Amino acid sequence: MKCYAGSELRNVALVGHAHSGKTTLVAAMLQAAHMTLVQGRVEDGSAVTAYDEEDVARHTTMANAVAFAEWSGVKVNLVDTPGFHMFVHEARAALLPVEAAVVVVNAAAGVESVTERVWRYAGEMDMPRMLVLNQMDHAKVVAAGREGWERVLESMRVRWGRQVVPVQWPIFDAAGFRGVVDLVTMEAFVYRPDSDGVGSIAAIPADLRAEVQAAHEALVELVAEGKDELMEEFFAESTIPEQHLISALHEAIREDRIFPVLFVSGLRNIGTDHLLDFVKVYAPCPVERQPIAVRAVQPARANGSAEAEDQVEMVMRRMEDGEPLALYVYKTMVDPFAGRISFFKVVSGSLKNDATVQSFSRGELERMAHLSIMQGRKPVEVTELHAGDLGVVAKLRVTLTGDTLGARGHEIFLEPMSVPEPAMTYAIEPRTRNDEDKLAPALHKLMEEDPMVRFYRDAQTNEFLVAGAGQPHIESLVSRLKRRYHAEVTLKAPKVPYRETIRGRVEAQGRHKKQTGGHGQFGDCTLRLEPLVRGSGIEFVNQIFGGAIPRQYIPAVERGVQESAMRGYLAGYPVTDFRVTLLDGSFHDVDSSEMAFKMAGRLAFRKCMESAKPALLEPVMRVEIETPDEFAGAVMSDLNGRRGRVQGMERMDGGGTLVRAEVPLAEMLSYGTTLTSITQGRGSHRMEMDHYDLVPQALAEKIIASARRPLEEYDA
Ligand SMILES: Nc1nc2c(ncn2[C@@H]2O[C@H](COP(=O)(O)OP(=O)(O)OP(=O)(O)O)[C@@H](O)[C@H]2O)c(=O)[nH]1
Ligand SMILES: [Mg+2]
Repeated sequence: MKCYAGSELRNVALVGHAHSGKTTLVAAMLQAAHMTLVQGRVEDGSAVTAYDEEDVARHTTMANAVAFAEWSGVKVNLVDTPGFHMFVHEARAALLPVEAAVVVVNAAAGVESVTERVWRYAGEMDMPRMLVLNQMDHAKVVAAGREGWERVLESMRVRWGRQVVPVQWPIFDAAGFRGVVDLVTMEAFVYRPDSDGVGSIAAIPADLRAEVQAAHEALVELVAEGKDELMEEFFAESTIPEQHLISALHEAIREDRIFPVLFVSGLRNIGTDHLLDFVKVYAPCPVERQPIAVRAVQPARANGSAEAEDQVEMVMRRMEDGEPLALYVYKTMVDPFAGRISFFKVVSGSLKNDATVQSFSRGELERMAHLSIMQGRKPVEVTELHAGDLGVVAKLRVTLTGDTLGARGHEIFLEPMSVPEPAMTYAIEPRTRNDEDKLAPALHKLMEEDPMVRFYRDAQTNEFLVAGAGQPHIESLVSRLKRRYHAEVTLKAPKVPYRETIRGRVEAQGRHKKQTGGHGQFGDCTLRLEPLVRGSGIEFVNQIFGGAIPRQYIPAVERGVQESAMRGYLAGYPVTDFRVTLLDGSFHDVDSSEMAFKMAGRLAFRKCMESAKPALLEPVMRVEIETPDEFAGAVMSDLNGRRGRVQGMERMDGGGTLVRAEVPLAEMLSYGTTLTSITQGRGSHRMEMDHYDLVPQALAEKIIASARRPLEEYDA
């Protein structure tokens, strides 16, 4: 395996809407570069970047995958990303280790919701973008002809500006899409569909000459815009010499002044060798990247000490071999057999096989044994990786996604990629005892590779909860648990952590007296209960004067109340937001004990509850929903049906509407699925707990009637 220098590397991520054909296109490019013997297909699981069993089974990419094409002296690293809206955070994470985004658009469908989202993400990172109109062989595209693909082009211009410009012109013949004209070199390439993807040079078809010439001039003019010497050259000669045009276009793409449009068919493998060529010539190589500003001090971790913003010390790094070694881990895969596989980018310096490097993030040493690059699922060992390259290494001990490693004394830290809050939560229950033992370790492994997964125990309901991006995401987790770790589980809607409270002020006495054999038990107290404002919890006030209850027994009374409140009164949910005042009591010299006063406290509390107008409280979430404008009305009327209170709506900068609302959690348990269907998969939401509020009477009665566990009788 050749060792590629930084200038011989191109890193691109293929991003775009689901089913636009990214995975198929990667397979086609690999075939054109003779990296595979036969072109892989998504349908039969042979596509190089679709190796995960879940991806294969569902015919969709759920996590980033990496492959490379050795192409006329350069190595093109290709990151295939998910296009399904639920996993679009993965696509965003894939933009970190690359220098350009290849935005794949299904020519038959046009710009779709995820296309717009990935475009926005790339824009936020000032990332060069190349647009690829894929599926040009599609019957719909062929039937619509020039008018069809130009309409797509126009819709992209409307969204992203006139910098969107074709650098190719598609060629059709009677049988369909056949090739492209390169508008820079003005050469035509034609293809035999379903062959190895390598085109042959041909004459520009006579009927296309005029429009191709016009398109060439439009491109040249746009490239020359703002560059005086090129403009002069253009006006004098009415064109620019090819070499000048190539370097000027390269620069314009690097600086986001031009978003070039190319035409391919991944499935029939037409134009993909030319796409590789284009990436080789026009995508920036890592060394061309401006020096990046990175932190010299580790960002505070969630559990670490807080770090003041003014202490953030930045240093500049160039993506060059001469700089100190730094690696950034952008993905982790956990194989049940091979263990942890860390995908990293060499941010600076060069890395030799078997090197020992310092983990900046965790302060430990890690050994980079069997240094490799990934061809889909297959590691290919290499001796060295240069600045800018993407590599993998297995069996790192402590390193996780987002970490940086490198040369001791030259610590740098990259901004961690944020992960959206999970949109859906389920209660997860192991099927058997055996499954129970496997569940937590297996889920923790899955969490290492998928930052969107959360797994925790709800302190109040005692359920184990698993949260993720949506139902398909959590279902895929469940089948991974089963297949990889042989842990079988069932999912249920999580219990809503209701609470109970009181609405009245009452007083009652609790007297615990028992005469058993020898020692008796005696405790007696009078309590007052009164409501407090929402969120106050339980407040205990001691108003005993003159030793009606000896001092040492008073905490026992409080404990008795606390314990009894925890068990609930109406439906077994903890009672909260009240003040309990210990007013009076009596004791017995011999028979009184802590236990007896605890019992007295419980008794008094339950007596109070009988007349304190107990009520049920439910958690109310603060919800934010992003939706395309046309569905905002439907989203809001659906929220009304969920007892939601819309707090406001606003237009978002990038387009679309943001709806803010407060909605009871009980109404939001499967909201993700509903939102998907209301917005045709284009909406997203996040929510967080806001406050507790009274449950409406009729509903409260139902909840009380169906309280899962029958209330234990008071055990006095
Ligand atoms: N006609 C035609 N069909 C294509 C082409 N490329 C992909 N397809 C089909 O479109 C479907 C989706 O292709 P994928 O390659 O899985 O698309 P993707 O963009 O990776 O999809 P996600 O991973 O879900 O984001 C498959 O059935 C492909 O066979 C193409 O160039 N022409
Ligand atoms: Mg895919």
